[in-house]
Amino acid sequence: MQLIGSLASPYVRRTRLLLVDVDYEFRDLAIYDADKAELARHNPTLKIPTLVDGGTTLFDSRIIQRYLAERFGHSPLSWAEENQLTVIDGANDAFVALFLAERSGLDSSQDAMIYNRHRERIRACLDWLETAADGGAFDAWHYPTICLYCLVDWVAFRELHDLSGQPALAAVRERHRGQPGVAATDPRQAV
Ligand SMILES: N[C@@H](CCC(=O)N[C@@H](CS)C(=O)NCC(=O)O)C(=O)O
Repeated sequence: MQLIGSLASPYVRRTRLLLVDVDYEFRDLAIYDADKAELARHNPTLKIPTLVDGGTTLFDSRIIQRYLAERFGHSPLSWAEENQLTVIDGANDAFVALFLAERSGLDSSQDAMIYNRHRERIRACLDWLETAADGGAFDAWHYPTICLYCLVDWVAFRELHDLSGQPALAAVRERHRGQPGVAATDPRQAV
């Protein structure tokens, strides 16, 4: 089994944490620079992660999770968990878009519809996740918690958002710092 990704990506990290007890090969690509062509050969969406398992190639972290759950006999996600993932991904995708805008030399803090929309989405998603976290939805270390952890730790690493307004999300990060694989997949190793 080969996982194509990068050390910094929160979407790749969630898959790495899911594979913590599995022997696999990890390919760390510079997706915006030197390894752009190689990424395009593996995944036409030009995104990571991609999982290659024998003759099967899978493109998206959510699909990879479903594939791994089936392969290793884990129970499928509940509808409530699917919604949690959609909200986590809503915030994560918006943060990635703002991050790429900044890396493109654009001012993502300007009053423009596209940036306002991303910021509104981030606010709404983080509020929703804060309420869920406060109610204990992420107390246990399961896949949605893994994805949330990867999101909040990545925004801290990239200094994209200050979690002081979301104490329950900050508490989820504190609570799960010591989980298996978390230290080994720290995105700070990428710099
Ligand atoms: N829905 C995808 C999102 C993956 C994603 O956006 N990954 C980022 C890295 S964190 C990426 O590849 N970005 C490249 C780009 O947007 O050009 C998944 O869950 O795998």
